[in-house]
Amino acid sequence: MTDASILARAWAYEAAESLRVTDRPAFHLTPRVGWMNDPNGFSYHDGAYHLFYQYHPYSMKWGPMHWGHAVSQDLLHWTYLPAALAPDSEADGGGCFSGSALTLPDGRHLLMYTGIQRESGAQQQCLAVGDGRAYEKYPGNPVLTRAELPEGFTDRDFRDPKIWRASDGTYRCVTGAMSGDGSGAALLFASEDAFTWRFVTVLDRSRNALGKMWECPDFFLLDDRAVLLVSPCEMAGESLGVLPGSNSLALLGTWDESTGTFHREQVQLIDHGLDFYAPQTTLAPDGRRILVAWMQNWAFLDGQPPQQRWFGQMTLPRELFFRRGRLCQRPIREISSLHTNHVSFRNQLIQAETTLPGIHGRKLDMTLRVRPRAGCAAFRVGLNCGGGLRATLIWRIGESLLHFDRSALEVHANHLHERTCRVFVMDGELSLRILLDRNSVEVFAGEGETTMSSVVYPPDANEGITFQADGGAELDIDKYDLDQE
Ligand code: DQQ
Repeated sequence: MTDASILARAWAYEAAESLRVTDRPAFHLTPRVGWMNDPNGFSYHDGAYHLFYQYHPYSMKWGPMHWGHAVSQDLLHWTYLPAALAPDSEADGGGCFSGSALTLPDGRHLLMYTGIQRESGAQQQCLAVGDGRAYEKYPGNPVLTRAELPEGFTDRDFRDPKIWRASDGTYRCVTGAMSGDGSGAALLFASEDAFTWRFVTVLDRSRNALGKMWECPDFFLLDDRAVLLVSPCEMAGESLGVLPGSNSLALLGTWDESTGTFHREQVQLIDHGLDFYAPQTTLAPDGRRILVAWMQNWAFLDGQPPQQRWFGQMTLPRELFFRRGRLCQRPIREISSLHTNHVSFRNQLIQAETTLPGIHGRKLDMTLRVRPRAGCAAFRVGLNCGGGLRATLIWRIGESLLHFDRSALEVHANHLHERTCRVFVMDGELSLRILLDRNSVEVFAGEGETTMSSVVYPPDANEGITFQADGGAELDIDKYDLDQE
């Protein structure tokens, strides 16, 4: 039994209240109104990309989880649809947590998500079926409960199913889970019809080396390599350049579909910025593997202007590819359809801090190719500059390190505001692609071997961009404004 009034209330609320949201980024998905966290159900269905999200329309804070819903043709222009799921049934009355989607052979859109049982708090996997707009909970929910968990695992931490179709047409899903050693694991389940599920194997586990609970797993093949994405909680920090707390990792290895064996060979931090969590991927009709993540960090939830009526945004969707053994990311190529006002410089000598004509703004796509002169110690880019505030990107040349620092913006003092990562320099030149969209800075360094994604909340008037090279550098720039119309 579902209580239809709960979803109806969300529909009425979001339709009315979203009219009052006026201050969104131009091309990053934000909640229709209220709170957003993880991307869910990212899929291409019936001629459109669907992106659902963890959603609490009624406040700027996490609350009883609904699924918000938006559709797009190009992953840049999003149309909101009514909330897809509300915590309105026995299996999910405590919340509809994260999950995924695919298209069934009969054309229906299937959502697989975690239902929180209200009384017990048990986490169990549930289904809903719909037409891409309205969804009905499957009467057989829950379809995966603790009865299917291997020994030592608990249904207090058993969530975030990512479903896919195996090469023989049957179905698989991977969920996050907590094993007997008190740390995370990714569990593999199988189904003939996507409705009846059985446990297959533990795909991989933390063994207390890669954080505690593993949230929001995803699993796919790219260029014949197996990629398991996980978002571990409570990581210790330090190694791999991870943040103390929540991180997102790519576990790279080999996969034997016949036995369900994943063999991990390599671990890579997916993004080195301050705000990136719970990434989920989908396959585009043209074969691209596209990733989108929640551009926030559970540790830094305050800091936005108090009048803002949305909280949380997605990263720009990114194309994944391998280069020199690393999982790399580039902005989706559709972004070029928004390019206007091209401004370019070639071999521009940069020394003391300077601005350049035509290079400013808060919604732009800018590629810098920096060639430091001998003895140049650091190259700096000031972003969101104005009124004494700025974010700074610094390439420390001798150490091949890239450093992002938003501490000189008007932000909360108790947050971490700096991250550093290694960059790969080719023939003495570093390429930095920087995307700004009002409240975010996304940096793609080199060929996309490292990315840094962070949110920023300076005043809207802060459009200044400055350049400085301690010791001198030649700079090529291609800058485009990003226009939504
Ligand atoms: N957020 C969801 C959970 C998931 C966590 C709840 C990760 O399903 O594990 O909103 O941010």
